[in-house]
Amino acid sequence: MEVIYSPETPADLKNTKGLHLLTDNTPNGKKVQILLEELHSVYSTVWHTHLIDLETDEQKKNWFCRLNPNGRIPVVVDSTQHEVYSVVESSAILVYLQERYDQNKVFGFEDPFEKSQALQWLFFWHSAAVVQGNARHFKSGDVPQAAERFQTEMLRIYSVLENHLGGRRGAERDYLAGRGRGKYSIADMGTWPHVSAYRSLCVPGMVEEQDMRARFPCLFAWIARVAGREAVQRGIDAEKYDCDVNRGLVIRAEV
Ligand SMILES: N[C@@H](CCC(=O)N[C@@H](CS)C(=O)NCC(=O)O)C(=O)O
Repeated sequence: MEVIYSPETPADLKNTKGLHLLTDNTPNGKKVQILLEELHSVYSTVWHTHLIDLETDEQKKNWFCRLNPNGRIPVVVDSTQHEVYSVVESSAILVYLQERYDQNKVFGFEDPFEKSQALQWLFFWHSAAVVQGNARHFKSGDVPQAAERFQTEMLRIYSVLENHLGGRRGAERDYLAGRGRGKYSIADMGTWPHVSAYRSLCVPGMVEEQDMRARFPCLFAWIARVAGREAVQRGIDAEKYDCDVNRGLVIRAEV
């Protein structure tokens, strides 16, 4: 989307050419933080991180909604070229950054079938993320029918990933997309921050962590495999990306 800044757009963003990430350390923010950290490891890619304090609804202000009409993080603003361009929706951001900044396709694919497979898993999780949000929201059980519906659907979605990784419908694999055992790609980055937060779904006496581990062994092995990457650990680091911890990077409207 072409961007028109407003008088209240923060100066750090408006006056500095480059690649900008507007984020907070939530699952949707983390997936983009992880890709940027991965790109940095391979290509020394540089960008400016700006933290958005979601508690103060900065993301609903006019200057922010000019970047993302949906009023949510993450947003990437690319002013490396003459035109200032904003990218929204976390999965679309992953595709944009991978296509534009990963020249050697280290985190994507050349082969059209493998590329399509990565997009399929990225889309699969993009819709599943909303279900996980609802499962977490309703887990208190105040609305039992909603709690039951979203928990059941979420566990079904985890089973789809478990069966895919565990080879129930083909061969066993290490990563979501790619031939053979698969290759670590944006499909994994788009999924991992949500699935690794599985504890938020646990309900004592109903969905216990040990039951999930027993039911989804291949998914838990994948969670650990991805977590073992240095760039992933940097990409979720609260010291760097949590707006409550790193107040120095928080931006807000110019007054
Ligand atoms: N579909 C969007 C969802 C983005 C989203 O839900 N962001 C949350 C944080 S994870 C947010 O900004 N919440 C604050 C709000 O809704 O005002 C994406 O994938 O980027």
